[in-house]
Amino acid sequence: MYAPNIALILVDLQVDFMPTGMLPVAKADTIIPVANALMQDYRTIIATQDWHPGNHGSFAANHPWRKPGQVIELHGLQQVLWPIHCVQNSWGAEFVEGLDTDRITKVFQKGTDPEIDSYSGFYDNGHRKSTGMAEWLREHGIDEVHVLGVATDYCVKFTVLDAISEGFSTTLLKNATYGVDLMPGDVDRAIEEMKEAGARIQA
Ligand code: VGL
Ligand code: ZN
Repeated sequence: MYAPNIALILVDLQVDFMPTGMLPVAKADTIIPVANALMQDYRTIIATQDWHPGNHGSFAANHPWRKPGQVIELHGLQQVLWPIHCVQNSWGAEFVEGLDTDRITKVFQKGTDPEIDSYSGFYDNGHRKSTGMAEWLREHGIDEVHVLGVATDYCVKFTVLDAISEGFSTTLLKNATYGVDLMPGDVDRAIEEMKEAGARIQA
């Protein structure tokens, strides 16, 4: 059991990010048993949940003639367009069956504003609104976080970077995270970026 000042953050362990989902991340399913085992070691466990309305601006399907993978400008920010995924209250937005959700202390949903995407569990991509996660963690005496989940090059990366800038001592649990690699090398670059920013990378 780790000390009570350390929280585990499970990033987006949802049906749509599994290999058979709408925005598939290769090998993401292998994280589930690892996460279940790791959860035994923490008192506080946070889960983030990508939770989009159907009209979300990150869905290619909501823009004329756009396809997933293309990049547009969305209300002033660069936005990668994705397949429809993690729609609120849909099956794809559920946590993966088999994940020990009983052990989760608190869930933070993100990506609910149709006009802006939110990769990090802490803030939207424009750092305009907070989810309240940093405040919640501090109120619960947490000053260190260990992060796993998907996708390494998107939601995990931005959650880790925000955790560091919010002052949390931050570890990436590297063997329990997989990425999209839209451009080959994205995952490796993301890990390098997290390390540069001050994350501890733990195999
Ligand atoms: C994610 C793309 C779009 C993620 C979420 O969980 O990394 N990636 N929405
Ligand atoms: Zn999303």
